Amino acid sequence: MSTTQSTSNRAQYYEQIARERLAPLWESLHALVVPEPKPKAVPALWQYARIRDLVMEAGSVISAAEAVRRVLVMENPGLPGKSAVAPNLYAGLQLILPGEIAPSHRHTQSAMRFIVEGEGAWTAVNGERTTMHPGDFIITPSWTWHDHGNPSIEAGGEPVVWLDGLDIPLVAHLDAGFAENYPEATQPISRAEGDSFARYGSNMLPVRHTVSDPTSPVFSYPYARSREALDTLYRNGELDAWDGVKLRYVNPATGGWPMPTIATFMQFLPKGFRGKTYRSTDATVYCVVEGQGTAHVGDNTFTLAPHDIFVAPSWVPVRLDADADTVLFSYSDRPVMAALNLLRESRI
Ligand code: 1HN
Repeated sequence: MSTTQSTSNRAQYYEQIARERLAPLWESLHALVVPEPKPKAVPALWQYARIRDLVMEAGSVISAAEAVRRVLVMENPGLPGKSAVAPNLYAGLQLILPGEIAPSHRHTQSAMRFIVEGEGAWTAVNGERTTMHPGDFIITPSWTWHDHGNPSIEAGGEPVVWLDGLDIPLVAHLDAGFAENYPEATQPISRAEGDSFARYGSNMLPVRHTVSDPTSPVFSYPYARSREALDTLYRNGELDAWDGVKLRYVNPATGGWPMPTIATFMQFLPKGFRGKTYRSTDATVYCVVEGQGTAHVGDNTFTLAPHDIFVAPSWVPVRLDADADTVLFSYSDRPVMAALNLLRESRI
């Protein structure tokens, strides 16, 4: 005996329950509980050669002071209007011209910068400045004052562009955003440049250092050091069939990630490398540092040149080929997935 009501009765019933702010789970259950991730985010590529002129043109559209942060946001076409490159991650290209300052502020969102082009701009974090070089990875941990600046043309300044990676969509989803402006454009400098690197970035720690915070006390990870490590390992015969030579950036005080919500990596793919396919539940944004090749991301074939940026959403198969010695920087929401026991990886 069937107790199912006719379709019109059902529609009437749905209207009745909607008035009570109730909804029938059975209509959405299959979309809510999926056999495997079905990301709304899609694989996407931003070719630097196509967008570089537009990034530079932003310099004549608005000043850094007026913009506060002069950034072109890389929006995932599957997540329109959300300032999201992936469900938990934001990506943007920031331009700072000689003589400009991006004023000091702090927020609960964690931020990373990966320097794309130009030399000599600085960022200040926690009372210390660091000078930017292409390929450097710099962090701005949650709730730390940070401002950026660039020496004047007379002092040798040149336009500097970097990739910003933040956990903006995650923090928005969690309703955990707080922010403040510093009362002046720049924060006071209390330590000489290089202080934190000497203290925490030399395979040593201050003798009585205690860990009070999950974020790394090293805030600048210079490219020269990362590149040298990859090169040495490759020459020593290290080569993973999926990753090439791949290292993760580390908080030297804990062994964990540099920041609690964003993981970062750098990898070397030798000329002729034809990688095997992998996928994982962390969404990853890649930035080509050197070289050229192809990224196969789902059904997409992305031809890669220096400074190109692409995103691989959760569980989409990725395969990397290199036509020249190639270096890729990447960041992902892996710490979030791992902390919530949602990290799954498959090397095919
Ligand atoms: C931010 O503070 C920066 O400090 C860059 O350079 C991009 C995007 C959203 C919110 C804050 C920066 C940002 C941001």
